[in-house]
Amino acid sequence: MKERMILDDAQISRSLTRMAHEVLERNKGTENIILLGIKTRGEFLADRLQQKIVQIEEVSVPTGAIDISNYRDDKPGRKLADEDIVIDADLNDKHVVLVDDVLFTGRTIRAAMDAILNSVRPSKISLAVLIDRGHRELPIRADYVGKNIPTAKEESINVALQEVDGSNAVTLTG
Ligand code: 3GP
Ligand code: 5GP
Ligand code: MG
Repeated sequence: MKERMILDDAQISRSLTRMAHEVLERNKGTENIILLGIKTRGEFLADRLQQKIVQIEEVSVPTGAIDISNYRDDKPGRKLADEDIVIDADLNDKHVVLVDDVLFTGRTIRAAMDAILNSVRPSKISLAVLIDRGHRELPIRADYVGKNIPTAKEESINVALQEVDGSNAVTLTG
């Protein structure tokens, strides 16, 4: 199986820097912004975006994580538990920026939005992803994208992050 480098360590960092600038530019600063990473790797990408925003703006926006595993559409009837959203901030009337590593069918994002809207009413939800690999099955798009990678369905994108995998790289196999 062939493996192709899509983003190396420095390129991941530059993409996240650009995405942080885009978030700040489009929202005219940090006011009301909350970053919510989708576990597992989205959580660490949200932390990194938070750090980028600190470097640019010297403001630390509230950042947390959401575990949508109880909300997937192949597990109907499961309810979101309190521990599924870990954030020290009230999401009501805030602009929640969901952060994930890979956007594929959009089902994970649908699940995350359901989980959030079940308990709070943000003023806005937007989406930041490191990789958009296409093949949407729902009408969902990302507002901030590190890199668009047109893929075949059977290919796979591998996202390695220092915090989980000990190194930073995005590769394509298949
Ligand atoms: P993540 O939890 O960091 O997002 O889904 C479990 C892990 O497997 C995910 O890590 C994801 O990166 C990886 N993965 C690789 N290919 C796929 C895929 O096609 N679908 C899903 N759901 N996860 C994949
Ligand atoms: P979706 O729900 O959009 O189909 O998939 C999004 C979620 O599944 C992301 O959180 C991501 O972790 C995972 N995922 C889907 N396809 C891939 C892929 O090719 N590579 C990786 N690393 N993760 C994927
Ligand atoms: Mg993910």
